[in-house]
Amino acid sequence: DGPSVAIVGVTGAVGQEFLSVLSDRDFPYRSLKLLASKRSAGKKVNYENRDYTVEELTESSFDDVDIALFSAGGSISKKFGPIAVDKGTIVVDNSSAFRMDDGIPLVIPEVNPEAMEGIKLKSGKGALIANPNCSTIICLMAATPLHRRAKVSRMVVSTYQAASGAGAAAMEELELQTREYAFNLFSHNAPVLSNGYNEEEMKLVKETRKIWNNKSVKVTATCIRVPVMRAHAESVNLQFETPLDEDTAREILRNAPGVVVIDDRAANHFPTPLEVSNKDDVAVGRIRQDVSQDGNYGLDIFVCGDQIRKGAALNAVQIAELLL
Ligand code: 11C
Repeated sequence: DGPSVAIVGVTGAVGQEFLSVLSDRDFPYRSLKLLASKRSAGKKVNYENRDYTVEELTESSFDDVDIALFSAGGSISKKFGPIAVDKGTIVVDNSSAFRMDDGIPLVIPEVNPEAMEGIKLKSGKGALIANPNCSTIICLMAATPLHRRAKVSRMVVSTYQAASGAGAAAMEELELQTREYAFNLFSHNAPVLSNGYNEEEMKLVKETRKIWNNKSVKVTATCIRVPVMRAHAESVNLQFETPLDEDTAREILRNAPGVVVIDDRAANHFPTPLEVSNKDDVAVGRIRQDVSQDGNYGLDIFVCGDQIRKGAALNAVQIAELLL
């Protein structure tokens, strides 16, 4: 008999994806509780041949819940995350509320599962585990296998982010306003900070350092929203401490879990957001030596990953699987 699971924010884009991913992966839950705001409470849902009623999220929602998957925004996580932990629940939180807090693991299962050590299911002790930002997850899925071989000293990231990262309403807006979006792109909608970077860019900088447990890695990013529905694309320039040639890099990435290489120069076939939409794997291509760096100390790669899946729901469910 598996754990009892609750989904917080089940009516949102990521909440819905939690349900698909749990089902696709045959996650062995004993019971399932679907939680949302008062507005959505009472909605009927048929899932895996059983009828559920969406319940209002309250302070008593977590009695007897082993694992709670949260994706209802930072303020809901801040309020209800600690309440759930007090009840002995292990919370996997998709918001940015706790990511940079000391003592809270920020986890990509293929990258740093060891950060969760000591967190045990049914130990009576609750815990919070943070799911990184989607751009960070997609970038580090490809950069980490190379980092393990040749140690990245500096990383420059440029993103081309899908509407899905701004929620279901933004996806609807993209559909309705396709003419305006289709001929344009714009700087990411996250607030711009006093240093000129926006919050999304600084997430890539700070989360990478925490996930790699390396305060000295230099990271800079420019994040752009493009008229794409689900999947993000990222151009990543890497500088290494030791040489790494492109053939070795390609081989390392071919063997990396959760990564697929699409790098056909003759056919000009490389990763695209459409090709990775609704897929679990992150696709990498355009793998080439950076000609601006002497020797084999630099590589350029292009990465695409489904923001709702590996960028959010799948990564959170994989974290929950590590607890089983
Ligand atoms: C985007 N990365 O694509 C955002 C969405 O910190 O979890 C998720 C925001 C976050 O705009």
